[in-house]
Amino acid sequence: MAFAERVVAQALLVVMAALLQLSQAAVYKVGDSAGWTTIGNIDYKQWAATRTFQVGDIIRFEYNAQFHNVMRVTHPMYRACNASAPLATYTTGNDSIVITTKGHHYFFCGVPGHCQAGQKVDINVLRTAETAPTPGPSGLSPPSAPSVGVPAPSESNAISLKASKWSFSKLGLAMGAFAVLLSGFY
Ligand SMILES: *[C@@H]1O[C@H](CO)[C@@H](O)[C@H](O)[C@H]1NC(C)=O
Ligand SMILES: *[C@@H]1O[C@H](CO)[C@@H](O)[C@H](O)[C@H]1NC(C)=O
Ligand SMILES: [Cu+2]
Repeated sequence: MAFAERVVAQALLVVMAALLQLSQAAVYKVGDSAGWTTIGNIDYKQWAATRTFQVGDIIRFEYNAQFHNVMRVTHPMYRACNASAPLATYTTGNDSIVITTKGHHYFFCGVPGHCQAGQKVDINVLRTAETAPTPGPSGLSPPSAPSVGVPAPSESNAISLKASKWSFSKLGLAMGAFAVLLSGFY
């Protein structure tokens, strides 16, 4: 391989690796610096509304486990703050939940009074036009949000990583640019 070709090939690899990173999962800490709490009347609805969640993203609940917990519940239970039969309960104080399906994922704190006080959040992964909707009864998210204890992707990537849909067109653009560059070598 000629030197110039090798340089171009290596540069292409770097660009492709960078683009692949774009489709990596994001980590969202619920409530940001405030975390998961009843103090300060955090508007978790507003918090969720200003984010675009995707399948593969990680939702992290950080809280004092002496005072709070996390329950994943159905839509009716969410609306009623009914903690009698949660789909899943998390109690470590630092729970990372991988979102594996599209649609709504309802969580609240199961400590009496806390959900009513607003400690509840609806993580909604939009069903985009290009992917088929997940089958299942409406208003009930499929039971598939396992907790993970492994180190997660860094939070700083959360915003920039939302561009996965562009990856392929960007990849095409980048390759086109390199083809132009490449032609300059000969
Ligand atoms: C709470 O949910 C359980 C299980 O779905 C149900 O049996 C019960 O009636 C509900 N309680 C209230 C107060 O809605
Ligand atoms: C929670 O866990 C994540 C890793 O999953 C870690 O980066 C973070 O520092 C932990 N937070 C606290 C408050 O322990
Ligand atoms: Cu609580």
